[in-house]
Amino acid sequence: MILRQLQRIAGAAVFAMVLAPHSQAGSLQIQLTDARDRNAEGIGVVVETSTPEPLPTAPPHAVMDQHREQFVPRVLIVQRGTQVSFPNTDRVQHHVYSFSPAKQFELALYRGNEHPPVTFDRDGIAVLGCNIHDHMVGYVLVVDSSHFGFTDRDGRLVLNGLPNEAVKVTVWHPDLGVDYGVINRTIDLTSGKNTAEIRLDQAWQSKQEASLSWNDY
Ligand SMILES: [Cu+2]
Repeated sequence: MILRQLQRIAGAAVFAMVLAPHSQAGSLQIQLTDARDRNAEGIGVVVETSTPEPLPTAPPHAVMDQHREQFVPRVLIVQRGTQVSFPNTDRVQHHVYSFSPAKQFELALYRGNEHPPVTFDRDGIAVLGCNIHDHMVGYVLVVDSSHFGFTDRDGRLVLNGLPNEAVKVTVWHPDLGVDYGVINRTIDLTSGKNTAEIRLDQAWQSKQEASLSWNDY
């Protein structure tokens, strides 16, 4: 009985392997270090593919909070078409705006969740500010990709569900002081390689942690 079950499972496994298309989803591990060979944490990584992105059934949603007179997170990466909410959890009112070509909008003086989300429908970087607090600066990077994230403490990011092809890896953070697209690599996932080691030519200290200290609120 058990043997027959095992045979069935083994048969199913072989069947699944045969059925797997050539463009089977792959994964990529990005390892980021800085000029001093330290792991670079909190840096945005975007992987672009030539396979068209499947249209999401519903618009993706993201949140950029305002907390202790800071945007949290300070840097957000979203897929084009994403609706971003900007709740204000401070007691003071904020007046959020962007004059960037990627998205121009204004959320007049508010607290809480007064305003509906903003749809980011164009690629590029929207730099956000607050009319009341000049020190508040946030960034929304809008990309034509659903494959992105930020490097962890070990300077690492793993992205799954990638098509089996040559993909373009772009690394960006406003504190790097370079335009989006300047630091990039092409990685051919068909070669069996699924790691990308990228070394920055500058020293890096993650400033993002400071703005993410929710605990001591
Ligand atoms: Cu403000």
